[in-house]
Amino acid sequence: MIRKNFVYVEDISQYDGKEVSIAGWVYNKRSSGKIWFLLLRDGTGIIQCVVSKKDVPEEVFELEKTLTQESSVIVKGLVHADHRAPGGYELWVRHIEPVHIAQEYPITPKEHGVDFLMDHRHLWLRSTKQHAILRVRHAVVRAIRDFFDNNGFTLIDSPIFTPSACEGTTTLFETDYFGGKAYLTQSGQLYVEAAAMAFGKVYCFGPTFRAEKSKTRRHLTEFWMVEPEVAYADLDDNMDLAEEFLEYVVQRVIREKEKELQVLERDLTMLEKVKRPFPRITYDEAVEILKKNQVAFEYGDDFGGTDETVISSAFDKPVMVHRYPAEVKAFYMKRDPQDPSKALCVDVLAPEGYGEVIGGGQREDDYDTLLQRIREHGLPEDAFQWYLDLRRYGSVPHSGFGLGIERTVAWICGLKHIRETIPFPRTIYRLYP
Ligand code: NSS
Repeated sequence: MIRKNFVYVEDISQYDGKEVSIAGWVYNKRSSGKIWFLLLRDGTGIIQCVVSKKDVPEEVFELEKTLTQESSVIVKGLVHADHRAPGGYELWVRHIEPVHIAQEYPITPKEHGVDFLMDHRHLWLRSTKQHAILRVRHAVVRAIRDFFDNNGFTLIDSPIFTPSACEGTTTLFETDYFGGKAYLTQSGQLYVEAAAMAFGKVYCFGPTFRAEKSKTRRHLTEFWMVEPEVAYADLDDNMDLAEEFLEYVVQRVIREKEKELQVLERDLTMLEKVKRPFPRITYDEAVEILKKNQVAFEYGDDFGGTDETVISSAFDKPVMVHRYPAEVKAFYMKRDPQDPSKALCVDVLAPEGYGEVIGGGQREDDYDTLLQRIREHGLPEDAFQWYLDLRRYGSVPHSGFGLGIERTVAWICGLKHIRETIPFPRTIYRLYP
């Protein structure tokens, strides 16, 4: 038991007919003459508390006037099953002990703009919708960890301070490092590649940083990414893994978080279809889809948000797009021996317009080729010597990918924008609260 004096709303069914104390906050109140109702929230749920003039001392009944929204209170009462009550139980109040009377709470049931709510993100987390989203996020994280842990992957934490870029130099966050320069990590990939040579199959999971200068609904400057990496795995193995992994995460979360997804009014029909096999198409085939839909697109470019939406709309499951032009992809990608202008990479695009949730591929494993790419991309050779070592000492084909947590949560929750999928979002315009 976590606390000896209080029970949690989520456990209330175990206490039917018993007297309990619940410690929480005033979510809402309403009155009807000789009784008033207090909606009490304790973080695990909301319970309706019935305060009747005949059951409580005068001063407790009068608290209706002083208990403001979000005041903290300890409520003692009798648990009573009632199918009409939200959650199936209510509390017949015997006593209320105010802990703190809240000042006028800025977030009222009326509509507020997103900027206002984001400025009050520290309070906004208490709202039912935000609460549901972050519980889904937790379930996503747990499902991800279980998938890899249950499949024999070793967790390898990659560093946050790094000496070099992984995903292009334009989105690097630079910081002073004792008079020298360091960059916040854009991806743990290079480090899990090293670890894959030591442990066979590994993953890292942590925050990653990109100085994204454009304002979009899919980009944060700080986001969480899980990155598996497997030695002796090729692009096809990588796609098999991505597919099995994504099916597991989505199916488990929609099963576990049914209540939360109901709060979010998420239609689960499309999510239920996220089952293997996913369609696999080449970049060239994806371009054909754009053409058929009269989208203006220059062959050879990377896909933008709108292009991804059009491509993914052609399917009712996530679609795996592989073999992009190597030119638009990162330096570490292995080229396709059948067509060296293409990279052995894959992006997984979520349906319903959610776009890319996974990016990955097979890595260049040849020393000379990799060194040449590092030079072509104008990257500092010194900083990559350790990475080149992996191609000096027992180099093998290997592959991996990265899944962005926030985009996955936005997709599962059915949110247009990813800013609500992380407790405290960071974007080009937001570093507060
Ligand atoms: O740039 S990625 O496509 N790929 C990598 O970082 C590889 N180094 C991963 C790997 O192979 N180990 O990013 C991977 C995913 C992408 O599909 C998105 O889901 C997410 O990371 N991502 C982002 N989410 C939120 N905000 C931003 N700015 C962002 N950038 C990528």
